[in-house]
Amino acid sequence: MSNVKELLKKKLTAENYDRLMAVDNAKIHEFVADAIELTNPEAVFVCTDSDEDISHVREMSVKTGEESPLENPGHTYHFDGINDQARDRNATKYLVPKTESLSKALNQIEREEGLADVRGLMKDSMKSRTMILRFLMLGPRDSVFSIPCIQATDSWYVAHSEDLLYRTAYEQFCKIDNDDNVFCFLHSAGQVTEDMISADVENKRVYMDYTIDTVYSVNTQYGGNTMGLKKLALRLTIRKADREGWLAEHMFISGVYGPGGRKTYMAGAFPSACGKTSTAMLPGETILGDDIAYFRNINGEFRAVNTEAGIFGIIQNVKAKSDPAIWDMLHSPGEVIISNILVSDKKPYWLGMGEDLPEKGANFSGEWFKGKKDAKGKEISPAHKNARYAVSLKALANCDPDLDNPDGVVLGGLMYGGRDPKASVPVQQSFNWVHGVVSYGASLETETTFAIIGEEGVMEINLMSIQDFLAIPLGKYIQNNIDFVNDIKKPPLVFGVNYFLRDKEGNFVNGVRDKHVWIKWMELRVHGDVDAITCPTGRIPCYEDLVKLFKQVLDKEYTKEDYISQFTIRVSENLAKIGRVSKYHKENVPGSPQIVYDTLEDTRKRLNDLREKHGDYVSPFDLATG
Ligand code: GTP
Ligand code: SPV
Ligand code: MN
Repeated sequence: MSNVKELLKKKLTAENYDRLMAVDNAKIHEFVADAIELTNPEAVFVCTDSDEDISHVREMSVKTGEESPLENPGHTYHFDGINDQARDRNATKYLVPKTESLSKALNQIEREEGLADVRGLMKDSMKSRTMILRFLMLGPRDSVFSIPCIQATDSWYVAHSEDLLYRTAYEQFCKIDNDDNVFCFLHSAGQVTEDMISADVENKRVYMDYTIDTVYSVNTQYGGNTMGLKKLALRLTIRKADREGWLAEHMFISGVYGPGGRKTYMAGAFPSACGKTSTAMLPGETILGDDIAYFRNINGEFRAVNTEAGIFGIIQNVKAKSDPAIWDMLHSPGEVIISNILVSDKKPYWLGMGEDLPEKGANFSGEWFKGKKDAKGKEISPAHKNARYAVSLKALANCDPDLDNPDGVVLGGLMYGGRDPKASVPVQQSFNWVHGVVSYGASLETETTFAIIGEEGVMEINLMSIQDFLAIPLGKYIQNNIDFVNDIKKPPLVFGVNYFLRDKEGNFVNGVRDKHVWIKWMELRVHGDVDAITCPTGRIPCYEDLVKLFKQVLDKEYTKEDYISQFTIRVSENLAKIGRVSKYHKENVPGSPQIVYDTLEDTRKRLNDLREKHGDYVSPFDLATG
């Protein structure tokens, strides 16, 4: 575009133009000019970090009807449309140039064709609306981890949510120069209904142009499809991290207290709706992040930061007893946006809150009453399973003080976990880094959840819980993880967890609070304070240590029967899983490192040896301590 500045001058008021010009970066100017030309907004609002501008975004969210106030001061609610309340794999694609190809497991479209499609849908999409421009930072500001991002959106709700979830950075942008590469996100809700809900969700698109680090999102409002800095940026970041030799992960980070008040940072990768926020919010520990983490080797240390600065968390099943910190936040004054719940008398209601829901109210379908059916005759749920709340971490009493530390924190351990009803024990430690990355990460098999549109409860392989966001060859990603600790003096220990193991009758063998015991056990293992029992798939806790921890952490008696039901090694289920995992790698992960197959093979041998000695189900009491 030749006359970028002229176009901007014509379309922006003098004040907004000056604000944009204070950011001296040609890519940004071109991105904004192109976005304006394409979407044709009535006005453009350049949002700085000032309290006044941020309040304006908040007020407009309510004024336009995208959000409405709840009784609790500062709380608002927002509705997304039917079929637009979770991430949508089918609508989400990489734009791949003709000369390139991505792993076939990744959803993709030829770049030119995809651009024509999505840009066609965005043509004039902001007519009679305002384009809001936000300048934000991924990772702490003024840090080696920082990635500057610009968001253009016509949704005040999206702009407001990003204020709670990300670090504002207009000031940092004013110091930027032409060499800095910025991630650019363009979102339009598209046509909206009277209730300000995206109307054309059938034509929803989330298209990633990784060749210029730009993402388009249209005809959708759900946060996970629209907030550029969330999963849209993660896809670009994984490519950047690959080029630069660091890691971007779908992980929480938490500070876990050990004996004598010491604090050990632990991270964990779980697929969507499988336990990150619930683990990061354990009472008495600190939360540094709940969804996305960046890892770098800094002077031989494994250092981690939270990409984000807030939580976009699942509200379903949040109860006073099992999630006290979230429950308290949802019942105290403060800035919180809650989406896709049921509202009655200005109070929010959600599934699994431990109270009866009212028989009528307002929800994403409009006025709702018990028994209301949709067009297909299916009963409409009072609230969506994937209803979420957005809140800033700083508003929480348990927010870790190192959230904004530009050097991050040193990790003591990390874990991988998914919804595995059959095979994996609730917690185990790997024999070493590679064994953990391969056996718990690259072998992660899990049931699909409500956080993604489609059928729930279908078993699938989800590499390191991040497969939805991988934009590099899957084998390369595994190799990068394996190699990452090569020059790290003390790599974190690697654990595998499974909160969703079931018994023969189909009941979960653990309670939701048991994870607190597992994480305390991991903390002790990081410091070599307790022994463990070696089994074919890893090292499991000794009974006596769990008795002590259950008493200390949950004030519960832990019986031998519990231990046996949870930690019995299910040999044939584990063998079957190894078979599925290696088949998956052979078929879908060309270039999966040989060490993956070798590690799986070693485990298979150990499982077969154990079966010969003790049979198919081996009690942990029958395994030797070592
Ligand atoms: P995303 O935000 O989608 O990335 O998910 P997440 O990994 O942060 O998941 P979250 O911790 O919010 O948990 C998702 C769901 O799992 C919630 O509905 C929880 O109630 C449920 N859940 C969490 N922990 C347990 C557990 O230990 N046992 C069982 N049965 N359910 C659990
Ligand atoms: C997830 O689905 O993993 C989430 C929610 O954390 S979002 O990506 O925002 O949809
Ligand atoms: Mn997530």
